[in-house]
Amino acid sequence: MTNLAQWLAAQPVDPKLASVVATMAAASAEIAAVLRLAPIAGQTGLAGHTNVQGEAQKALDVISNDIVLNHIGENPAISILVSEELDEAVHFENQGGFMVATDPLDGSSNLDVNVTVGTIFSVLDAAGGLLQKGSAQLAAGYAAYGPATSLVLTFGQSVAVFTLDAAGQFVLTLDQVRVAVSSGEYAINTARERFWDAATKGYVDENVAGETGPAGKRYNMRWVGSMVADIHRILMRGGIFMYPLDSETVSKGGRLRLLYEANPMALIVEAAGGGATTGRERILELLPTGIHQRVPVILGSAEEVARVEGWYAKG
Ligand code: P6P
Repeated sequence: MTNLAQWLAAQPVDPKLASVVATMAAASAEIAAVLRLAPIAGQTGLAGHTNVQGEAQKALDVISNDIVLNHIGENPAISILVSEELDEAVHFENQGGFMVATDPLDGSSNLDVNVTVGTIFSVLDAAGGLLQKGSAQLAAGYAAYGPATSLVLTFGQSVAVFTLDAAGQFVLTLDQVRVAVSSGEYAINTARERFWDAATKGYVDENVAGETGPAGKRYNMRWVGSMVADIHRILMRGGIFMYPLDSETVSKGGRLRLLYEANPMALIVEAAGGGATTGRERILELLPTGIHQRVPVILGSAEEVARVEGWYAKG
């Protein structure tokens, strides 16, 4: 089987860019090892402080961020780190030209119940500054710490999936992954229905009506509460993930963060043939206003994303 180093060496990209992806893969493998034993080490609890998002940090949020920091500090090609867990960007003096934006441990509220969580990352040219459109990303990826540890990578043209083997190496298990164009599965937190806008309500109501309504087919609903888990399912079998702007999140711009959640996932899903929108705009065209900016996120099977955009276009 092809391992990650062999696959990276065969990619038509700057070897230094490939080294940045390898660094995040190594950090993810180390995080996976920590997570596997965390309940025994008593590390699934709270860290006792909150992050810039105002969210209670889990001990593993801090540990995962430290692991990423250590690996990035050892790669001279990386000069900037933006992390969900750090208020400000970290600048590494005398280091190369890439910026990494990451959510070191996404979905950590699921750790106590042993549900899949992940590490999400985006790679950009540091020369472009902290606030670049997602379309400027040079690479993106995520690790999904589930029954197996999957690593999903793109340089923008195609999507590859690696699996962590018993020796701690990532081996290629899927290549040229495509998101199913159509699907009968959607992911949204339906407990938020009372906050939804008309477009979200209209789209979801059509899905609930299934074969008895305009959608003309039965739908199923899945919501893990861990973006990496939901997106990986959509990448593997199609579907749509929705965290739309609603009357409660509108004051913050949305729920999920643009630089290290929406943008990397959008690059991956679009590279696999899916769509990624706020409902009104392509996510990858958004010009960030801050490193922790939040945005609405709707992404997945092209036909489903188009249907949601159609609802937003009704005004
Ligand atoms: P809710 C996890 O906290 C997260 O940022 C994403 O991973 C996940 O999709 C979402 O929030 C879950 O949101 O409303 O279900 O708590």
